[in-house]
Parts: sequence; structure tokens; C-alpha cells
Amino acid sequence: MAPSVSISILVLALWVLCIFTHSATMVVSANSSALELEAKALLESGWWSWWSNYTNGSSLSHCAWRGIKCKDGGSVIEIDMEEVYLGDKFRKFNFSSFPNLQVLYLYNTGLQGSIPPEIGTLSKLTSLSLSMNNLTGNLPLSLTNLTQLEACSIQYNLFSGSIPDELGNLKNLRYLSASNNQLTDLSNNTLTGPIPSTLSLLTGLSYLDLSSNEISGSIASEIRFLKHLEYLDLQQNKLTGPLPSFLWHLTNLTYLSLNSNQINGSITAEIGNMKNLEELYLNYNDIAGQIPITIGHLIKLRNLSLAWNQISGSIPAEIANCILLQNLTLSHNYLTGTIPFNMSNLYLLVYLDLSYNNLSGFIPRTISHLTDLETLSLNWNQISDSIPIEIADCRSLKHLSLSHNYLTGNIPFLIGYLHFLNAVDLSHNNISGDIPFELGSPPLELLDLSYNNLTGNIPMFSISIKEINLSYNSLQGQIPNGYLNCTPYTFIGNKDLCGDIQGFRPCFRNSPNSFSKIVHQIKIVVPLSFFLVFLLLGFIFLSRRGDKKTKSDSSEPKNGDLFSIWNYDGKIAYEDIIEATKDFDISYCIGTGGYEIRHRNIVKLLGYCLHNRCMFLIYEYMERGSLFSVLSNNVEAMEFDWMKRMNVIKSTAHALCYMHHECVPAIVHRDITSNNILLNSELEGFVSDFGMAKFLDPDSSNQTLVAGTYGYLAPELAYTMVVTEKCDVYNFGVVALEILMGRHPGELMTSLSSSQSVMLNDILDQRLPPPNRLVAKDVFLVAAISFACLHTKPKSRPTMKWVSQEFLSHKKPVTNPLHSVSLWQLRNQENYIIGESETQ
Ligand SMILES: *[C@@H]1O[C@H](CO)[C@@H](O)[C@H](O)[C@H]1NC(C)=O
Ligand SMILES: *[C@@H]1O[C@H](CO)[C@@H](O)[C@H](O)[C@H]1NC(C)=O
Ligand SMILES: *[C@@H]1O[C@H](CO)[C@@H](O)[C@H](O)[C@H]1NC(C)=O
Ligand SMILES: *[C@@H]1O[C@H](CO)[C@@H](O)[C@H](O)[C@H]1NC(C)=O
Ligand SMILES: *[C@@H]1O[C@H](CO)[C@@H](O)[C@H](O)[C@H]1NC(C)=O
Ligand SMILES: *[C@@H]1O[C@H](CO)[C@@H](O)[C@H](O)[C@H]1NC(C)=O
Ligand SMILES: *[C@@H]1O[C@H](CO)[C@@H](O)[C@H](O)[C@H]1NC(C)=O
Ligand SMILES: *[C@@H]1O[C@H](CO)[C@@H](O)[C@H](O)[C@H]1NC(C)=O
Ligand SMILES: *[C@@H]1O[C@H](CO)[C@@H](O)[C@H](O)[C@H]1NC(C)=O
Ligand SMILES: *[C@@H]1O[C@H](CO)[C@@H](O)[C@H](O)[C@H]1NC(C)=O
Ligand SMILES: *[C@@H]1O[C@H](CO)[C@@H](O)[C@H](O)[C@H]1NC(C)=O
Ligand SMILES: CC(=O)N[C@H]1CO[C@H](CO)[C@@H](O)[C@@H]1O
Repeated sequence: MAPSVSISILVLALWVLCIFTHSATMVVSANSSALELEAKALLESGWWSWWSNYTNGSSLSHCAWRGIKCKDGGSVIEIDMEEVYLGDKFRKFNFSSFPNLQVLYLYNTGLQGSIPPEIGTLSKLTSLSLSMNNLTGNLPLSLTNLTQLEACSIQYNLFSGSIPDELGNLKNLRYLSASNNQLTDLSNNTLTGPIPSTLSLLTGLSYLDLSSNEISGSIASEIRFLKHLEYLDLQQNKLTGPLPSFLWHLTNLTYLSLNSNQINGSITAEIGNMKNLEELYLNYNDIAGQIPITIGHLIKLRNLSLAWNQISGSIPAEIANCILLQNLTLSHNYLTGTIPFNMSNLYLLVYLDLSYNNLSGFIPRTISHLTDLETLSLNWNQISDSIPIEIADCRSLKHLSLSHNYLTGNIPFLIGYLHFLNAVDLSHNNISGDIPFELGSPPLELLDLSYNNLTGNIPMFSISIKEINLSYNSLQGQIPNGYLNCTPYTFIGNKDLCGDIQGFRPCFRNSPNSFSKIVHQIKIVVPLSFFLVFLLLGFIFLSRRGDKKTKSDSSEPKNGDLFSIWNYDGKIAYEDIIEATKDFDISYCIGTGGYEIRHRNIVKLLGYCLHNRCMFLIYEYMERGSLFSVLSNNVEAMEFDWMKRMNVIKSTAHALCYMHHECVPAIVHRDITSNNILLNSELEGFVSDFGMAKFLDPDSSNQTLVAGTYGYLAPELAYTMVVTEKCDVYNFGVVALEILMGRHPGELMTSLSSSQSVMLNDILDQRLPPPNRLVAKDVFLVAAISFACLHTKPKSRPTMKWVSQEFLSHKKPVTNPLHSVSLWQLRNQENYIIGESETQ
């Protein structure tokens, strides 16, 4: 029984196979002449003229031609001529010869004329693209015979007329694009008339793009039947009437654009249904009413643009739920109220435009969370208060527009550290204070600060800023040379500006020159440009100190106080600084050391940090603090023995020699005092605090305001303002004597001539045992050189180079025991030394 069953199965199988093979052969032979017709039609179309010469004798060779795909039997099913120029050869194509064609792709082939009605014979066509051509005329009715059509794109053409009602026949249509919405240099389609009602029959449609046509009327209610729609673009048409709420039931929509129509009405709360919506564009319409709070349900929203409407009310705080938002554009409406502070939840925001509304209140400090924000436009509102310094945390910021508001306060200088900042418009506010020089750092192309209440001088940045407007402020002083190419309109309406610009009075004498010299120097001395930054920072310190410097420092800095170098006198505790900089968090560090002046006896600047409005210079740690503090403490003073004292004096001399004679240009410290010489754990000396240091310009008079510390000032500064290295030499003399004496030489310096009987031994620091014979020679040398350095005539003082060499040379002066050397003798010795130095 079993074998017969299996045999009959085998017979059956063979029979089936036989039938199948036979019918397959029949199909091929039955069509062979149809295939020839296809080949003939392809040849005659002329579309492959460049290819048809090539034939290998097979009747099916056309299947190998470019862009042609045949099915197994050999019949053409796909023609893809993308970007092959066909011009007017559309008509030569014999559509009726391709009964099996499924795909016809003629994108950008230069087609002209109208669509031949014979296209309707392609009854198996599923995909048609005629986009990017110069096709004209109406859409042929026969198109609607293509009932298998799933995707149809005819965008970027010159079609006119209306969309045929029979479109509804295309039951399988899922994708319809009849727009030109991607390129602007091509002519529009001008499909006119209303959206055809038969659209409702295209229930399978998921992509519908009819943008940039002349479609009029209201949004056809038939659209509500297109339940599968995911993409609907009707922008740039002539649609009128209210924004229909049935749109908010097309919950599969991810993209909806109705930009640039004349749609009115309001957005209803039903918009909250649109859980899949990623992009919503309703710009340029007449939409009124408020933004419903249900907007917060659109948690997939990335772009929301409602600009140029008549939307009123406040921005609902619920918008902060749309945490994927990257682009939020609500400009040109009638929005009131404040900027919701929780908008900082929208930490993916790249573009935020709330301009041209009636928003009030202030800019929330939480804006600091928006670290991806590139564009912030709040211009033309009624926002008040100051610009929060936290805006400097928006580190991607490129465009900042806050103009036409009621902003007050200063420009936060920290925005100068936003590396991508490109355009800043703060005009038409009531911002006061100085223009921070930091604004010169970012690659600004536009800076508009006009119509504010800015004071002070114009900083010398911005030579590269393309567009700058500083007009109508209270600026004064010189217009720096870098701005000389600007028009007078850049500066008009200020308090008292001068400069070589038409309409402004020239400035005094040599100031422009010295300015350009400074600029010149910066350019030439590239390695030292860092130092200038350093000086600027130094000046900030200086200004912080106020007049403290002019009184001699009487308060006693803490022992080993790291910050004594800043002359904060311990008022700022170490802990405060640590806290302020979050334990010297790297994010507050705006630079590291590495400046060119390097000497083993100059304190190394490790970095400079910035926090809120404070700047810190971070120096190498000097365990023992300042020379002054060591000398004022009896225990430490005793540990600071003669040998160590001699070494500190010598190191200081070497450091100054380096600054005066090895740096180009020479650097004058101007403030060598016992407070500015720091001691490390080994009680070795280091020069610090370049807060007042100055480049010596060999070509200028080096006139300056008197700066320095009372008790150290060189006497000539009382009657001239000329700064030379010899001022430092004088200071050095004071400090050296101070080290010998253990206290400031004060009265001794004035009473020197009347105290001839005073012995050297008598003035030495009595807390230490008298120097032994070996050190005594050094003490004598130091004392003699100190007195030489204190000469009232700058010219008579030795140079630091000479002093340094003298300390290095091993020849020691022959001396008597110190108790037998009078100061009078030392001063004679001084004359001898000076004589020697002057002849060198
Ligand atoms: C194909 O043949 C025609 C005429 O025979 C000739 O004009 C044309 O240049 C040929 N095309 C190519 C690509 O060889
Ligand atoms: C000849 O045509 C056949 C069928 O299209 C093709 O497979 C074959 O590669 C062609 N021969 C040559 C030499 O091009
Ligand atoms: C197009 O092909 C059909 C056969 O498929 C033929 O009857 C007709 O004449 C052809 N038309 C032209 C213009 O060649
Ligand atoms: C349409 O025609 C114009 C000139 O007639 C031509 O410049 C343009 O390239 C054509 N466009 C396409 C897509 O072929
Ligand atoms: C379209 O189909 C109708 C019948 O459904 C037929 O009468 C008409 O000739 C066809 N048009 C074209 C251009 O094929
Ligand atoms: C598109 O059509 C509109 C309305 O007809 C017209 O204003 C605009 O200039 C056209 N654009 C182009 C590129 O032709
Ligand atoms: C939305 O799309 C999903 C998946 O594509 C589909 O299952 C669902 O039916 C669609 N919803 C509607 C209302 O068509
Ligand atoms: C909306 O516009 C239509 C004309 O397009 C007008 O008839 C209607 O009154 C408008 N509605 C409102 C609320 O403005
Ligand atoms: C954000 O949207 C607005 C309006 O739709 C548009 O003008 C702007 O270019 C968009 N920004 C970005 C970065 O795409
Ligand atoms: C949507 O927003 C993203 C991010 O800003 C942007 O790249 C894209 O161009 C926007 N699209 C439009 C049409 O504005
Ligand atoms: C500008 O600021 C000054 C003080 O710096 C103040 O006296 C003056 O009233 C301010 N001007 C305006 C218009 O606010
Ligand atoms: C319609 C058509 O052209 N039919 C042809 C199919 O092939 C056979 C045999 O080659 C021809 O006789 C038919 O005319």
C-alpha cells in the first residue's frame, strides 16, 4: 500500500512539473514578438542612442542597457533615466509597448512639453517620477488610469491647472509630491484650485506634499480621512479659512507644515493628540488665540514654529515638557508674560527665537542649562533687568540678539569667552558700565551696542569685527586706531570721543602714537604677547586693591599666606578661593602659564582663572609666604639666617638682571618690595607680582603715573614721571637693606648723611647672631651695594647686571670686622664701587 502511494505522488509531481515547464515555454514564445516590440520601441525612442549601437546579437540585449531592468521573461519592468538628458524625446516613447512596466523614473532629464496622455496605458505602473523637469500643461486625465500607482512625484515642473478629481482612483497611492519646496531657483508648479475632494479616497496616502502651489480654499475636510498620513506639507499655497481641528486627529503625522498661507482661527487643545508630531510649522498665517497648554503632550516635537501670526497670551510653562525641542520659533506674535524659567529643561535647544512679542520679566538665570543653544533672539520685547552672567554658560552660542528691550546693568564680560560667538546685538537698551575688553576675543562679525548708556573708553579690540556700532552711548576718550576705517556713524551720539575720524576732534599730542606703538610691539614681540594679557590681568588686580598700595602695608599678612602675593592681606581666605573655583575646577581656568619670562627666581604663573566677576592668578605655591611676613615673625626671622638672607638678596638681583637685560623689550617691575618677594620652604627667594610691571619702550619717554609702594619709591619719581630700570635698582637697595636690618630701613635712608658714626654691625638684624667671618664678607658686599643702589641720582646707581655679576664673582672685598665698618665708610666704598660700574 505504501509503495503505490509514493509512486502516485511521484507521478503527480512529475505531471505538475511538466505542465509548469510547458506553460513557461509557452509564455516566452507567446511574448517573443512582444519582446521584439519592446526592443524596437526602446530603439525608436532615441533615449539610448549612445548605447544602442552596442549589440551582441541577442534579442534581449536591451535588458543590459543603462537604466533598464527586465523581469525573468525578458519584458521591461523598470526604466530609470535619472539625469540622462532626454529633452523633447518624451513624445517618441511608445508607452503602449510596455505593458509590464512598473517603474518609470525620469528625474531631472530635461523633459519638455506636456505629459503624453498615452502614459495612461502603463497599467502596471507603481512608481512614477517626473520631478525636476520643464514639463508644462495640465496633468493628463489618463494619469488617473494608473490605478496601481503607489508613489508619484511631479515636483519641480511647470504644471498648471487643477489636480484632477479622478485622483481618487489611485487607491494604492501612498506618496504624492507635487511641490517645488526644496529649491528656489526653479519655477513653481502652479497647480490651482481647491484640494480635490476625491483626495479622501486615497486612504492609503502617508506622504502628501502639495507645497508651493496656488492651491486655494480652505483645508479640505477630506484630509481627515487620510488616517495614515505621516507627512503633510501644504506650505506656500493660498489656503484660507480656520485652522481645522480635524488635523489634530491625524495622529500619525510626524511632519505638518502650513507655513505661508492665510489660515486663521486658533490652535485648539486637541493638538495634544499629536503624540507622533516631530515638526510643526505654522509660520506666516493669521492664527490667533493662545498656545494651548496641551502643547506639552507633544513629547516628540523637535521643531515648533509659530512665527508671524497673531498669537497672544503667555508661553505655557508646559512647553518645557517637549524635551526634544531643538528649534522653537515664536517670534512676531503678541505673546505676553514672562519667559518660563523651566524652559531650561529644553536642553537640546539649538535655536530659540521669541523676538517681536510683548514678553516682559527677565532672562532666567537657568538659561545656563542650554549648552547647545546657538541662536538666542529675544529682541523687540519688554525684557528688563540685567543680562544674567549665566548666559556665558551657553557655550555654543553664536548669535545673541537682545536689542530693543529694557535691559540694564553691565555687559557680562564672560560672554567674551564664548568661542563661537559671531553676532551680538544689544542695541536699544539701557545697559551701562564699560565695554568689556573680553568682547575682542570671540570671532565677532557683528557687534551692535548702540543706544545704551555705556561709559568709559572704547577698548582696542574689534579690528576684525565687520560690522560695529557703538553710537549713542556715553563713551569717551580716544577712538583707537584699529577703528579708523569705521564710518563716523559708528561713534556718533557719544559723550566725548576723539580720534582721527571725520567729525571728531583730534586727541592730545602723542597718545595715538604711543597706542600704535603698543600695538606694534604686540605684533613684533609675539612671544611676549602673553605677557600683555598677564599685565591686563594685573591691572585688574591693581584696580581691586584700590588705594591700599599707597598706604604702606601695615596689616600683617598671615604666616605663609599663599595669597599674600595678591595683597589681599588674608581677607580672602584660602577656603573662599577653593570654594569659588570649585577646588580649582578646570572649567574656571582660562589659561595656563608658560610665559616667556622664565627665571628660576621668578615665581611661576601656573594659570589664571575666572569665576563670576573675579579673576585669580594661580602661582607656584610659596610655602613661606612673603619676605615681609618672614621678617616680621621672630621665630621665622631667626630661622632665616645670614646665609639664607644673602642668597635671597642675590637671587633677587639675578631675577632683576634677567628682566632688565635679558628680556626684549626690557621689563621694569616697578614694585620690588618685601611683600613681593616670596620664599619657598627652603627660604629661597622669588620675585612675584607683576601687577605693575611695564615694558620699557626704547623710543618713548616712558612717562607714567607714579606707581609703586610708599617707602620704596625712588626719589626721582617725586619730580619726574620717567620710569627706568634704575627705579627697580633703588627698590632693590631698600629690600636688601631691609633683609640685613630685619625691618624696613625707613629713617636710616633719610638720616644716612647725619649718622656717620653708626657702625654696620649696629644696623644688622639683632635677632640673629653676628655673621661669621665667611658670611661677613658677603654682608659687607651687600651693604655696600645696597647703599650704592640707594643713590639719589638714578645715573649714579649701578645696573642690575653689574650687581648680579658682582655677586657671582668670587673675589670678595677685603674688609675689616663688621663692628669696625661705619656706614660712612660704606658710602665711600659705595663711591668706589660706582666709579667702577660707571667705567664699565
Ligand atoms: C551610434 O551609431 C550612430 C549611427 O550609426 C552614430 O552616429 C553614433 O555616433 C553611434 N554612437 C556611438 C556612441 O558610437
Ligand atoms: C550580450 O547580452 C547578454 C544579454 O543581455 C548579456 O548578458 C551579455 O553580457 C552580453 N554580452 C556582451 C559581450 O556584452
Ligand atoms: C506603438 O506600438 C504599438 C504596438 O505596441 C503600435 O501599434 C503603434 O503603431 C506604435 N506607435 C508608434 C507611434 O510607433
Ligand atoms: C528648464 O529650462 C530652462 C531654460 O529653458 C533651463 O535653463 C533649465 O535647466 C531647465 N530645467 C530643467 C530641470 O531641465
Ligand atoms: C483609461 O481608462 C479608461 C477606462 O477605464 C479608458 O476608457 C481610457 O481609454 C483609458 N485612457 C487611457 C489614456 O489609457
Ligand atoms: C513661485 O510662485 C510664487 C507665486 O506665484 C511667485 O511669487 C514666486 O516668484 C515663484 N517662485 C519662483 C522661483 O518662480
Ligand atoms: C499609524 O501608523 C501605525 C504604524 O504605521 C499603524 O499601525 C496605525 O494603524 C496608524 N494609525 C492610523 C490611525 O492609521
Ligand atoms: C477667517 O478668514 C475667512 C476668510 O478667509 C473669514 O471669512 C473669516 O471671518 C475669518 N475668521 C476669523 C475668525 O477671522
Ligand atoms: C528654526 O526655525 C525657523 C523657522 O522655521 C527657521 O527660520 C530657522 O532657520 C530654524 N533654525 C534652524 C537652526 O534650523
Ligand atoms: C529643525 O530643527 C533642526 C535643529 O535646529 C534644524 O537642523 C532643521 O533645519 C530644522 N528644520 C527646519 C525646517 O527648520
Ligand atoms: C546713564 O548712566 C548715568 C550714570 O552712569 C546716569 O546718571 C544716567 O542717568 C544714565 N542715563 C540714562 C538715560 O539712563
Ligand atoms: C501577440 C503576438 O505577437 N503573438 C505572437 C507570439 O509568438 C508566436 C510564435 O512566435 C507568434 O505566432 C504570435 O504572433
